[in-house]
Amino acid sequence: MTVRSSFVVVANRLPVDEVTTSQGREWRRSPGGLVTALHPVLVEHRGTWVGWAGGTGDAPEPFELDGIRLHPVPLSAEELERYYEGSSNATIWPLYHDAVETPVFKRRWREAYRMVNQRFADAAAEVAAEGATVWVQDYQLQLVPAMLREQRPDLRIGFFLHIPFPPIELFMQMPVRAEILRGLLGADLVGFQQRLAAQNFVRLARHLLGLRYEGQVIDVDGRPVRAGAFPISIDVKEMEAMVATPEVQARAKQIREELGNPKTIILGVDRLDYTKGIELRLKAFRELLADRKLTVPEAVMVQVATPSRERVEHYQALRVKVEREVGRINGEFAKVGVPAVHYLHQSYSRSELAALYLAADVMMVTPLRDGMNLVAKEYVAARADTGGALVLSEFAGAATELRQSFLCNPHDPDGVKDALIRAVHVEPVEARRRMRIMQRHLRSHDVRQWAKSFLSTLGVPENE
Ligand code: GDG
Repeated sequence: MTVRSSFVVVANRLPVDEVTTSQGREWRRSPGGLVTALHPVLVEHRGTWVGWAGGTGDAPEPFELDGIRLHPVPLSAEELERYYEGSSNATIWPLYHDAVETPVFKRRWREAYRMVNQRFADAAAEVAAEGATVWVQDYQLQLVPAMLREQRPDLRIGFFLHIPFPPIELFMQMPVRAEILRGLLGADLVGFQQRLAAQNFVRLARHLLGLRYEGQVIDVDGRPVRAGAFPISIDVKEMEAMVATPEVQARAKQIREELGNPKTIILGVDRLDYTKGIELRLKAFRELLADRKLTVPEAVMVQVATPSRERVEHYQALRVKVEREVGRINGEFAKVGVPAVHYLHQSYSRSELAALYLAADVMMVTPLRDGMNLVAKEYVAARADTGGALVLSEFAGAATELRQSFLCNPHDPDGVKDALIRAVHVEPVEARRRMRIMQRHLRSHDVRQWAKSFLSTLGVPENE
């Protein structure tokens, strides 16, 4: 018999990975901000997380891990290709990120998106207790709120979009635009990373469906739907604790040595994604080397580009471009045994990333468009020693909060170069002042506070 919960999270992915140990296969909690933020709430409410467990074909039976119930939703190989790689990551992802790559629209992908969204909604309807709160996450599941409300009008439904929400002109390209919008309007509260995104949404509701709104509350046939900005954050305490361990401190020193003790280590950490501006950052570095404003081995760059969505064409093309640029820079500026760019197309542990943050003098976060960008926040939180400098794109959601970073317009190569040089040469006193202000902000705006703020706006009492 299905156990029903008063609090349900619905996300494309379950927060677990299946790993092989000496005892056989077992599930482990995967690291990530969302799990950290929601874990306490889920434990307190004996909550259930509905999501895809990875793999195709039959899904595992529901199970429990670390006090959370996990309810796997199956995906076939064809659905994975059409719903996830197609609709989600080749249509919606580029369109919502200012169409920095051309969105691909295909009818059969849309049909799969609909079907899979219905399956997630059905699963949520099955596990939610009478009057429960259901919190749906992100762009892969935009139809779920309305599908869920249709079956279960008793539920309180929240939706949070982790990526940007585009202006009307762009959204209107979507062939199933009204269906997506109605899907989202099934929620009681629709949360975005930025105020501007929430505004885009309420304006769109009027433009496309002729709905009235007052402030950020839309009137959907007499039912109020609230939109709002809830900038996501990280587990600041966890990052501070990690960088304080002797292991991470020692590893950071070792990384510096392995890089040949350069004066300046410039770091980038991203999923290998065309929204992240990896190429333009490499180009800025190359031009500064050519101008002799930076030289090897005094300055070296480390670029971690975690493999991502490797079967989607845009991503394959990006990999070729990035690797060509890395080859070009190293060809022109490396010395024997001293690459100018250390390019790492690999995944690392959280502690290795923390050590890299600690070792880096300048962190470059230069997305063309990004909902928030947690790497920027992680770097700031990691620098409890108040060393280091952050170069940050104005087009990352994080730029609204991290005002003391070296802000730049990623579309302006000279601006990026200028920000990088200023960050490289910043006086230590000034660098510390900037870091301290940003750290103070993050300590009072961490991921727990984010979850609390969303849920209290949704009307979930704290000790429910
Ligand atoms: C979406 C939105 C929004 C990266 N490489 C490794 C690794 N990471 C971790 C980072 C960071 C996370 O992945 C990436 O988060 P971002 O925020 O930078 O980017 P997206 O994946 O695009 O996330 C974004 C976010 O949702 C949350 O709402 O901020 O705007 O696009 O935590 O540290 N982690 C490990 N190994 C790696 O190699 N363990």
